[in-house]
Amino acid sequence: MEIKTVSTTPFDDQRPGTSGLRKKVKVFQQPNYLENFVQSIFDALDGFQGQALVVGGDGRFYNREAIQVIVKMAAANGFGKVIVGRGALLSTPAASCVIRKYGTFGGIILSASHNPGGPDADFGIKYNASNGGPAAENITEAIYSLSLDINEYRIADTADIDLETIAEQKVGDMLVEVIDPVSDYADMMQQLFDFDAMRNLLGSGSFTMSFDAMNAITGPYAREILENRLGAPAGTVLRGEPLEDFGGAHPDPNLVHAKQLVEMMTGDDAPDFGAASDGDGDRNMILGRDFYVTPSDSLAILAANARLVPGYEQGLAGVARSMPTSQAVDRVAEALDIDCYETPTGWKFFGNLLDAGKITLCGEESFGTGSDHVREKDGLWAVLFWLNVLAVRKQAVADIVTDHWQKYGRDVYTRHDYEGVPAAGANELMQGLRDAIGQLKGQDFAAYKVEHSDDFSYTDSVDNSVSSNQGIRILFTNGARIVYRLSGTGTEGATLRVYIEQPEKDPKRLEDDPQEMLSELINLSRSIARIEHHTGRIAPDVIT
Ligand code: VG1
Ligand code: CO
Repeated sequence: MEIKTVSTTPFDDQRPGTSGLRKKVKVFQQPNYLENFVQSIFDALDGFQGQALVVGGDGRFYNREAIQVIVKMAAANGFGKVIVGRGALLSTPAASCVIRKYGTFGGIILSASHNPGGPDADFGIKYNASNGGPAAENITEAIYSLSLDINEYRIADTADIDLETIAEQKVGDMLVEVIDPVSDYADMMQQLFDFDAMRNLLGSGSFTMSFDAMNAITGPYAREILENRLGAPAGTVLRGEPLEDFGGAHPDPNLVHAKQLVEMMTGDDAPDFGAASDGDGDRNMILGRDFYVTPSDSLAILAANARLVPGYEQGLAGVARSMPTSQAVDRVAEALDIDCYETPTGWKFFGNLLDAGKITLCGEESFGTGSDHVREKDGLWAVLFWLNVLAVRKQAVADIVTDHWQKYGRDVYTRHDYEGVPAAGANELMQGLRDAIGQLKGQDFAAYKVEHSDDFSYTDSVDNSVSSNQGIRILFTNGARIVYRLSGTGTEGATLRVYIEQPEKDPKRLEDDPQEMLSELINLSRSIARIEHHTGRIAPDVIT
């Protein structure tokens, strides 16, 4: 094998965000752009000579080309083996599962997750460590600083590998193993959940479900698990073929982008249970008939019902949520007398807590839920968890959620996204808030009195690392909160996320619409941050 050392010059924009490096495909297609970043990843790591690397992606446009480059660069840099999913595919949670199962050195996952795909849309790349989880901040920062100094990369001058056949191949001395992307993951799900009970539910004739794979990676996983292993009728999985451009759709499982499913779930003939997953398979949306479960509630409900599921029947070591996620799970943790951790946004912050055995379940308001079974959030896992709970409790989704609210109270919650606003205005808005933190305390806004305000800073209880500037919090004396942060996954302008929450115990109000119940706080969120002044927007683009 001939190894080429190619001279290159740095790009100044390769700093990973909330979840890896995400850019337009056109940016990644620039000569050396991908190669620079991959070499910077390898340069940031030690001790991988002769070791194995997992590679795979969500099947979006440019996935295959990128995999071929990474395989050749892994060979040239001295990896002993690459494990790749057939068709270059691996969902994000499946990649995490494969890294852990085969004890590899780490993995590279190609995805821009819930962002659209296609030649004019988005692509992404991230490195996961041997625990199967996204690299911690010290690694992503090391990758970034190496990318600013890079002057050459190494790549094997060989033919492309065959990605379609499950077999072993060689690239020089390096072994390439093409594996079935689905089976290891499906086997793991079978161990965690009561497949017999779930099969009975799906075959009972009185229960139906629909799963929307959104033309993205979870199609093959959902077909294998739901239709083949659990016996759900063919057609349970909608939009089950992963397409390079997701059929032009936006593979984000929320009320706006999974509209088709949301419409199907209304009315007397609707299925009992509906779910969707995102581009790379790590997000989930849970629906009942005429009923939407907020991700924050979903986490709390899974925690409260964990003992009903075989994989969690021993109970939970602890739970964690990202800071902007509602406090619903905190109440469950209190009732269970277990610890509850509050981390910054992004799955990488759960890794240490999971590795240390401090938590079993964790989640984010952004449709992310997961557990210690892997080190990524896991869309299909959450759907199966719900299905297992439904099989045991034999109640409707809506009844399970309202029972939960009756017992724990409800954290009425909404997130408002102002997408693609000019970065300068968004930064000024955040700076304005940061400057106001000191004066906000004690101020009254109609019925709301500010108890505390800060720019969230997190100290990891395992390695004591500190992550600051993780979002502006305004906490009110009645338990309500408004949180502001800028997205770290977008590829155009800035996206302002505003998270609004208020605890509600009045049983008469438990089922009311959150937008109405929170209207006063929503108005406050706009006036305090002067959203219109800084962004020109009077209303959000996406409400979840
Ligand atoms: C968003 C979500 C965050 C999630 C991240 C990656 O980040 O808010 O909770 O971890 O996406 O999810 P941001 O910085 O845009 O708010 V995924 O499914 O894109 O890997
Ligand atoms: Co995702």
